[in-house]
Amino acid sequence: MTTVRKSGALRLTAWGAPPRLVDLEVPVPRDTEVLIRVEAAGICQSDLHVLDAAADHLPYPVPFTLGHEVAGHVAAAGPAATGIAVGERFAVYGPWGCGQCGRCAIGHDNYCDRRGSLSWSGAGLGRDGGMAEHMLVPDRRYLVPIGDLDAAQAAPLTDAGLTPYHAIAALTGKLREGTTVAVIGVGGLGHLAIQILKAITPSRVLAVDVRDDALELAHRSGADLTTLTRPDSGKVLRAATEGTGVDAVFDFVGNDETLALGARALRAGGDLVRVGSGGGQLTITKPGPLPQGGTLSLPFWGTQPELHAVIALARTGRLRVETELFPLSAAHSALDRLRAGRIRGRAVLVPTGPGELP
Ligand code: FEH
Ligand code: ZN
Ligand code: ZN
Repeated sequence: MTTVRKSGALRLTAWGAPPRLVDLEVPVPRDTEVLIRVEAAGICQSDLHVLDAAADHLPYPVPFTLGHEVAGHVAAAGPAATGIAVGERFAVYGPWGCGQCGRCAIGHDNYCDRRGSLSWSGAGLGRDGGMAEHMLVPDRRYLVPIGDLDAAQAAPLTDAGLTPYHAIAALTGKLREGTTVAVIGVGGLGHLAIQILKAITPSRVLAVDVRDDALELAHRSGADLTTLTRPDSGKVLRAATEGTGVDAVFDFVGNDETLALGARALRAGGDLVRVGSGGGQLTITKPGPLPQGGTLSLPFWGTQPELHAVIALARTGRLRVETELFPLSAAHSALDRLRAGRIRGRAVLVPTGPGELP
């Protein structure tokens, strides 16, 4: 009698319904696919946006397994998956594109030319992801070696690390000695943004958040100044730069208040970088909220080469992800705590094995 091996997975089975922990057959990798035994999967605010989406809001076909921040080791590989060995440990690059366009050809899948017509945004976003014991990755090119890096550190770096790294890398030419940067929102992405800024730029970093414990995390992450969000926060940030304003603002919240604060705090020629999708609006007029020469950018996730750079930075010990670990079976409580704003740093699921299913 053949024993069918089972594998737990957290799946969105219907729009607007809570995700379900189900038992699936372990997938079999074909062609260039690689089967990963998941060691860790981060939980992102975007997962909440997916779970809260109305049926016709996203092009994703349900059901699918959630999880776009994944690390683990190779369990098996398809016949055309070359240069890979069982047991090798990897972080998974998540924003899978079409795989054929000019952007995907150079590993910039996050800006795939066909993204608007795809029925997915990436792993765990319309395609089966890694909030599971196993995950199929379409191709070896989406895997970044992590050596002996702890998977619960590596997994969040594939999004909470890669996204700020991508946003910061676009400005490194401007963030020279003597510049000052504000980071608004010190959560999963913000605390790593502070560490990345301190690691790859000479800028002073000012951190802003509504929570005292987040400012404590900002301080531990290397922020040079921390301040609670208040009506006069723009003045505080301007005062911290002798009145000139900050050279760049990275807004990891993205609500009306933080966008307006970011615009107010900017120096002439400064850059407002909106990363958070907090539903905020900023009407750009001229003259208007942005200073003369000011720019607004909307970076999305990051590139494959940048994920290699983030993992390399982490392996030198210069990035430390603040995490709260949960077994896969506690995924619902982890999601509830994220929704209630009661996760410090990043919530990470650790799928330990079949025994943990309820
Ligand atoms: C993923 C999919 C769609 C929107 C935003 C995201 C982010 O979590 C990726 O960093
Ligand atoms: Zn995400
Ligand atoms: Zn593409």
